[in-house]
Amino acid sequence: MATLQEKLKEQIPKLRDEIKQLVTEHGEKVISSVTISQAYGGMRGVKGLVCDTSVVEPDTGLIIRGRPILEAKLTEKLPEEIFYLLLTGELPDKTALKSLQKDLSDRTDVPAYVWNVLRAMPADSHPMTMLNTAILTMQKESVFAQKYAAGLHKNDYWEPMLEDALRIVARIPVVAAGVYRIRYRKGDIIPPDKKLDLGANYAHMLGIPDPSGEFANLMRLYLTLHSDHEGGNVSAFTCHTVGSALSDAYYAVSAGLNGLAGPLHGLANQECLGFVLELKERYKGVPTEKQLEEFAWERLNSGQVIPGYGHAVLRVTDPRFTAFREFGERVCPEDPVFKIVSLLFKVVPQVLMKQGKAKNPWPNVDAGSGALLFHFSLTEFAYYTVLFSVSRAMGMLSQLILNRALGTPITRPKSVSTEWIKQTVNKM
Ligand code: CMX
Repeated sequence: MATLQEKLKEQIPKLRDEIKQLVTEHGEKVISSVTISQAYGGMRGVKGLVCDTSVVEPDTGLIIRGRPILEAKLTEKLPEEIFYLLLTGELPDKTALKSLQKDLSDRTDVPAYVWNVLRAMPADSHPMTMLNTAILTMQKESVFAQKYAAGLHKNDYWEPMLEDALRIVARIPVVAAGVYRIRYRKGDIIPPDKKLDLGANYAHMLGIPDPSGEFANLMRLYLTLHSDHEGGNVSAFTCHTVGSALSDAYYAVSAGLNGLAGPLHGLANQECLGFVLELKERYKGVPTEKQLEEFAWERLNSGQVIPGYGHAVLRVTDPRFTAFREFGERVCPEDPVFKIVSLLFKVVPQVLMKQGKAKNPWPNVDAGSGALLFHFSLTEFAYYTVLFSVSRAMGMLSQLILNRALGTPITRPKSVSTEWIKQTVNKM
């Protein structure tokens, strides 16, 4: 089977022709309209963006290249297989996987200046700030930026973009593990082991004791499940917009990850575990369902959201939550933190339905992941969004490469003023 580079070289010209033909033949057909509520409401539901790496259907959740993650057993694949799938629509065979793994292990060297910058940052910096600073610091390495400055044909943009992407995918677990060890004073940075796959290597570099090998399994699952969630979520859309100005992958990914650091997006996993630990502390162990219900109402009545529940697109239990829950049932069913997560799943949807505000009362991916990390003694929950970032970088980078290959133009939707809306309404 073809390597990732060969496969893309073969697919991209066909993809360009296909889209050119679609736009020529059907370019004026309407696929969406916008209401005033949507214009004021975060453009929810407006179809104004194309993303081919994955789709999120309200009733099924994440589908990567036509494969629903649970039914297609993507949860049993390696994260690097998912990266190949996101980019090409196909899972790699053994030869293609080996070639991609070699491409990645050849690119894990993190420049020394990155460690100097990270060590110079304030000791109480948020791990996400450290990760994003490290990515931006490496911007000077961008092959795309160098080739663009030297004069690069539009049709060739995707190739240096792919090179930058491979470097970022290879280095981000190394940097992320380094952030963990520096920020939480865990001792020396552990260098990558070139023999290990992406997930196992990340587990190894974090330095969490893993006699059973289940922590490495969790890292593989974690990196697979968070890799992509179509194009309109805050991180992907931000990365897309920044990249559309032909900013290189370092600028674009770092920008996307700054969006991931928001509590309504990726930071929810940190908030979620905080919420669960608060419960454990208050009730001195696993609370009863009645106590959980009280606590949930207390939180809602004080004007706060219940982290890990609700979603802008999903209207069912997130299959990624289901995958984590199944992992927990297998590995740590008696862990009190995991037990609270399971109990919350019983209680919170009923409370949210009763309150009647959230359009989706079901858990999202962030509701379950933290409990599993906590079980393996990764207890520094401010770090959890960094794990999410290592994974999401693969999706954002896949989208960026495809957009450069297709020559997607600069993003520039039209904004209108409230005055314009008032005048327009009056004329209707
Ligand atoms: N707890 C309490 N209230 C909630 C809620 C929750 N978990 N989810 C939604 N609501 C509320 C909203 O705050 C909103 O209230 P107001 O009308 O007072 O503003 C109302 O229900 C309607 O919101 P919605 O249309 O159902 O949800 P949105 O599309 O606006 O927002 C999301 C989606 C995820 C931001 C929201 O559900 C939320 O804040 N959830 C908790 C945070 C979280 O888990 N985020 C992680 C999402 C996954 C990810 O990106 O990582």
